[in-house]
Amino acid sequence: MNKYLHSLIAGLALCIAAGSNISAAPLEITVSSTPSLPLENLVKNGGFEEGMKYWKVLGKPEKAGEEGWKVELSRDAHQGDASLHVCFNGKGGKKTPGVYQSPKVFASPGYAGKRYIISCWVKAGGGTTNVGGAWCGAGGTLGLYSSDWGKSLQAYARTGSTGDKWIKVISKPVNADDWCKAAQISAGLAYTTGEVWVDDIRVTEADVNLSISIKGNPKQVTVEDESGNILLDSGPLAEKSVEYTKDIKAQAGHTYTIKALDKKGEIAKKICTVD
Ligand SMILES: [Ca+2]
Repeated sequence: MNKYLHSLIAGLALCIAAGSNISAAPLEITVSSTPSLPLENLVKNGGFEEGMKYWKVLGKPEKAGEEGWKVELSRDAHQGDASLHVCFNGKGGKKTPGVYQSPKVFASPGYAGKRYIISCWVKAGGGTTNVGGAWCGAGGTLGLYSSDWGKSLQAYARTGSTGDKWIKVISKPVNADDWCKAAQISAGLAYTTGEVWVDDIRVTEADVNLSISIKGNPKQVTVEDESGNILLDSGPLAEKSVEYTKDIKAQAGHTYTIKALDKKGEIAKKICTVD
């Protein structure tokens, strides 16, 4: 055997040894959610892949020209082949051009007493603002109403200009009180001029319980959301712990990263999008 081949084989043997060392006790992360994922989306055709099916245009479409607004489908989508495209030039009187649908599920048993969120993907051009408050800007709104539409609660997933990039906008949770029997989900522009594309509108329960289990002797476990907020830090775990389990309260619309450190300093990761 020549010298070169000999060192190559020695190197390979080292690689195999190192590899088998790492895989000797890999951490195994599993996550289960209650309610289970994906969550029920109360919006029908929230991605506009079926065109305008289930959606109605707000206001009087026949007056769109004179009021300076436009509501149409676009092929510029965050996902799939279609999205909603809304423009408003500010010259007319229409303040909230867009579309809406009125799901009836809140009148059914099992929906009251829980919190809900609305999320959507939004691309808004320059000139779109939301300086007037949460209800202003580009995106979507979830309104919960009493059966006579006299009382209401709102959740807003709205933003100003996104610099012509698609971003995900998530509302704060709103609690569906016992009197919430009707709902309206709307999308488009509110109290701003400009141009917006909206796609993948979701209204789901806001609160989920994530049951995290890590097998293989973890040394430390953390859970953080997409903004780096730490929801859980186990701190150093006892040497003899072979399985780590923990339930955490998470919120719909967000993406959580579970990291587990093993005794050799290797980090196992699992990403869980609650949607
Ligand atoms: Ca779509």
